[in-house]
Amino acid sequence: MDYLQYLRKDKMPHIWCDGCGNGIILKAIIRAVDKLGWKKDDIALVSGIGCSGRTPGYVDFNTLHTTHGRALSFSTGIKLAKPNMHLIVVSGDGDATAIGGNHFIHAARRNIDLNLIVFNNYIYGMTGGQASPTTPTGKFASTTPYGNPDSPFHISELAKAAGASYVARTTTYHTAKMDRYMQQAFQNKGFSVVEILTMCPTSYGRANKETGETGVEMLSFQKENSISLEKAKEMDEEEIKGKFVTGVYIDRDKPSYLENYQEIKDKANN
Ligand SMILES: Cc1ncc(C[n+]2csc(CCOP(=O)(O)OP(=O)(O)O)c2C)c(N)n1
Ligand code: SF4
Repeated sequence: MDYLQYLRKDKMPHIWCDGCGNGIILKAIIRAVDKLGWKKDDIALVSGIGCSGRTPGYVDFNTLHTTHGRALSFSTGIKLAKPNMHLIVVSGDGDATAIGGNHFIHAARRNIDLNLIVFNNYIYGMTGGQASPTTPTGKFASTTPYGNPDSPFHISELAKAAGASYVARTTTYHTAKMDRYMQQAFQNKGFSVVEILTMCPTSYGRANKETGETGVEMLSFQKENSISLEKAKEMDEEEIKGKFVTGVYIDRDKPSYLENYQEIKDKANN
């Protein structure tokens, strides 16, 4: 397929470092859009701030680069004003679950019809590698020079518990799964989350060399340290420690915010 038809060539070169996983995710978004036959003008791609937040600048959809952590709020407004628009929201782990954490749980609770792709690189990439809510315990960041004392969020479990109707988790190594999950998410009515473990060699890899220092080494680490949900069910807690558990966490039918909103509006007007 022709990726270039979806890209803003005048915005190249992009700002992402060598070995960054963001381009892998961007290409998967384009493949999913192409596969579903969505028209560029019917899509809004919205981001907050961060390296991942630069994604909308590079694609030829309707795009919005908003304030840090607020991409879901802007997207909610667009979806209510233009219910037929396909909303894709991209967010870093910090953007989605630190400054934007409250918006994240409430978008899930409402089951609002948005598709959130979380670029989880375990760190604040853009601002120099501070620890984020997903930095694993003991790992190094510029704000945790002796190791992170905090417990990380499990983004997919959080989305599921808060009420999202579709949640899946994979890595930038597993591109076939990434394609499948994005297509499923984009077709789901309600709030869909695809959490993708991605590489930030510049900030995370450099500080945590045992997980790979270059993009390629980090991809190998993802391959060696990911297990499926099915496999995880056969393992005990100790064996699962340090593994990234991938798969579809939830795929359920429940009324979306727009359906509830329409029903109440119709009742009020009768
Ligand atoms: C209100 C506000 N606070 C802080 C910042 C500084 N800031 C910009 S990006 C960022 C973190 C980005 O990390 P993440 O969301 O994980 O995205 P990544 O860069 O890793 O893709 C921060 C703290 C900001 N731009 N606005
Ligand atoms: S700092 Fe990290 S997340 Fe940001 S572009 Fe570089 S490798 Fe990617």
